[in-house]
Amino acid sequence: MQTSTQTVINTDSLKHHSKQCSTSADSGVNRWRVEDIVALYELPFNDLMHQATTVHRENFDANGVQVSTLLSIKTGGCSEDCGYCPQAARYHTDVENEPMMPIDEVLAAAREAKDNGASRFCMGAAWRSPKQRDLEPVLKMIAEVKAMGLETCATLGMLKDGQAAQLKEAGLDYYNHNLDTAPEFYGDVITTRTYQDRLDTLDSVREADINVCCGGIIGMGESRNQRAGLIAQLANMERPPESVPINLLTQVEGTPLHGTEELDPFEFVRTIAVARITMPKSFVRLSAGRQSMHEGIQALCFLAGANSIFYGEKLLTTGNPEAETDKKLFAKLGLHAI
Ligand code: SAM
Ligand code: DTB
Ligand code: SF4
Repeated sequence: MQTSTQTVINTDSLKHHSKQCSTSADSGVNRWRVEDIVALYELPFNDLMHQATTVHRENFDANGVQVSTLLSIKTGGCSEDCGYCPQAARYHTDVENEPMMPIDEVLAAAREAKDNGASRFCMGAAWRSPKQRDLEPVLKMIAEVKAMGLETCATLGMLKDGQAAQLKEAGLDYYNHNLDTAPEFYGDVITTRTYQDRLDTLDSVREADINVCCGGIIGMGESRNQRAGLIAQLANMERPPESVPINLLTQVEGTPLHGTEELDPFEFVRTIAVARITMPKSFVRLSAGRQSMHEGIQALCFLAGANSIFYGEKLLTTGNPEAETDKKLFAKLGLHAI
């Protein structure tokens, strides 16, 4: 049997691959080859956790967790075909198409989130991309939420020329736009917009000097290689995202991905650990999927380097743990909100 020291990979030697290394990242510096990330996944669990927790402690307060609250400001009726999403108009789910929420309701939700201890408020809209007339009220929401002393985040779909600059001007701190999966698996999940469309939006967010929140979903039937492929895309960006949401697919009846084989929970923890090791300075968010996740697995995710969560009983359309349940979990684990 191999001893653990034989199987531990020195990540310092992996981190500095030259530009000749083959990766699928379009732009960026090719710090990580997909096969090196797969090698991390393949480590004995304890060795992987040791590396991840070491990297985490070198870069962050190991017991601090950033707390964001999400609100769907425009729900349902979306023209896109994302195979996981209950808000796509073409799938028959329980989600109804609703008009944009009035600003006073959004601000009341933001105030409540702040009173409950959230430091960031993230507004989501079920759009392919915002129309200019739709963007105007969102700019107002961002300015008012920012004025409350909360960090602001928005996820509105693809951005066109000039829109990122308007969001920045309104006071937007973060823009969430996920790559969702590896380029090789992407076409199995979404056909109405390309991977390059997503990279282009991320570029305009960076150009406007807004922090990037970008991650993906696992448990959609992708292979471990493809999970590593997603992580490589993120870690090899010229500047890796400041915030990396790792979502576990929330299976919703009526969506094409409903009925996908459930992911082994340890594979989810491994993904968090690998994200932490490859993106040492990013906040890694334990995102969708917590409601069905045993608290022991969540604790392993925090140990593996997850240091951000969505807080509050709803994500966009699906459930999230009750605020009280999370408060108790933080107390049990000695975690504090940052
Ligand atoms: N419509 C915009 C867009 O897609 O860019 C913004 C909102 S969209 C719902 C934001 C992200 O939520 C998606 O990119 C996806 O990563 C995540 N998401 C959506 N449905 C999900 C589900 N059922 N399980 C896990 N994550 C999901
Ligand atoms: C992200 O990566 N996860 C959040 C947020 N960014 C917008 C969304 C999760 C959505 C889960 C399904 C739903 O509630 O509709
Ligand atoms: Fe629309 Fe976003 Fe859902 Fe895709 S993920 S169907 S773009 S709301």
